[in-house]
Amino acid sequence: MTSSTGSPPVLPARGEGDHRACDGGGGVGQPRASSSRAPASTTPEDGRGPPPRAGEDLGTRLTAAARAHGFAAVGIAPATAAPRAGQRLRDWLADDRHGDMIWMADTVDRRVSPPALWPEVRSVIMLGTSYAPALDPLRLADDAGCAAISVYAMGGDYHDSVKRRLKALGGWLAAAAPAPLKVFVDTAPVMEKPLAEAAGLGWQGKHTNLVSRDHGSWLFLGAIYTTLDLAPSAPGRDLCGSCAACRRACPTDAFPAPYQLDARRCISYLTIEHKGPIPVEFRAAIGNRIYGCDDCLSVCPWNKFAVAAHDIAFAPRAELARPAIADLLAIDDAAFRTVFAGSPVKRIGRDRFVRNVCIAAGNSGDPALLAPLGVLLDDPAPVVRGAAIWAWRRLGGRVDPARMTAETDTTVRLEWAAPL
Ligand code: B12
Ligand code: SF4
Ligand code: SF4
Repeated sequence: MTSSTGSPPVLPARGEGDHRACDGGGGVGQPRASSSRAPASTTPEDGRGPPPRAGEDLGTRLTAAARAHGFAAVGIAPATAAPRAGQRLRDWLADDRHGDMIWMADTVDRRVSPPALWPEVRSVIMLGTSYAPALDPLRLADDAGCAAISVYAMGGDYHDSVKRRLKALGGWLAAAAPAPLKVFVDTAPVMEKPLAEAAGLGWQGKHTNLVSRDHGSWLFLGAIYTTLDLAPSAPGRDLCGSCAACRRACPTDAFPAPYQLDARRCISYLTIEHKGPIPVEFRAAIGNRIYGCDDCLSVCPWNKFAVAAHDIAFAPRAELARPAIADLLAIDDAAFRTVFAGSPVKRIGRDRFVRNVCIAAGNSGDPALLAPLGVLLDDPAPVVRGAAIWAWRRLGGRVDPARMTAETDTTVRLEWAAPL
């Protein structure tokens, strides 16, 4: 049975200020509320850029246009930059660190370098869009009754807004210097992080994401490939030094070495990319994180220079700021589609989402959640039933021999018998 109620998909908006765990926010290492530095832009995506001024080279005009289009960081790399990245990607895949993201392996030959994807490309323009949060993302970590959604997924889907801005900037460039170009964000076979480092946006930190001196760990990346020969920017320089904060902060020990991530252990992978049951060894460590994870990003000391992004495209939706686990357990397919319309969360679908919420419920220590979990023990989706059984038993619910015998899915049946 599903938990469908036919009722409207209402998630109460819980104010950030109405709970002690949320008070204050913005601790050490978190973005400042305001600053004299250039703020993360809220520029509309209107396709306009600055008019050319006599004596200004294309790179300078491009930088100004990128800022006018809402990008917080811009740099240029030759298409042949980051020569080691391709082999490192191959090594990563050979070690199976991509788990079941088979699309990473399927596209490897095109992903290893820009010319492998598009032989005519001469320069890569890398763009960063700030989504620096106003409050410390870790403030919800001990708030067991609430679920934590990672910062990047609390507002609109960046794929849409960044792609729109890239296209608008691409239009400006095509008018300023006509030449073929292509724009990419996230989903294309492009190694965005090493290219962003090569273009001087920052450096790939020990948590493997790009860190910027100005924007900390909170940049979405995007790329414009062009056949133009543009003057390259100075590449980024590693400023991690002896810091190991991100590695220490990881709840699932996902970094086998500094600068290397085993995605199979990463909560972001486990809650977003992984389709089957979440391996038992990671369930407790996941805590209340139901979509992605920000821990390694949040502790980075370079965040203290970042200005909170007041970008309307990523403004956190009130109902996702600290949703109650009980409300999310009851979400059916129609409600899921409505609540997460326009959100990156939508892509994992209701079943995977409720699977994640069950894990958070099991970690809550709250026996009141046994009632909604009891409904999910009969959910049509095996991945939901399995996670519900784990949570049910963890909160003290009894093993149900009748349900165990009647269970048709072997993996789910084992959840009744497995050690907790
Ligand atoms: C696959 C993927 C994932 C996977 C794997 C992550 C990973 N680290 O590769 C999973 C699902 C786990 C994931 C999670 C997240 N992701 Co992701 N992801 C991607 C994607 C699609 C490809 C990344 C990739 O190529 N990985 C392959 C491996 C080989 O890359 P790598 O880890 O960077 O490997 C490098 C290092 O290991 C290094 N290296 C290896 N050995 C050594 C040795 C030494 C000495 C040194 C110095 C370096 C070094 O070289 C390798 C090549 O550069 C990119 C988008 C894109 N097209 O690039 C987004 C992207 C990286 N993700 C992004 C984000 C925001 C996230 C999350 C923060 C989301 C969240 N809140 O949950 C987390 C962060 C987790 C983390 N710590 O990385 C952003 C990062 C932005 C930024 N500032 O860097 C990107 C760029 C998307 C975007 N367009 O903005 N992601
Ligand atoms: S996103 Fe979370 S689980 Fe993944 S590496 Fe960072 S801290 Fe670890
Ligand atoms: S937390 Fe420290 S080690 Fe990790 S990326 Fe930031 S500066 Fe580098």
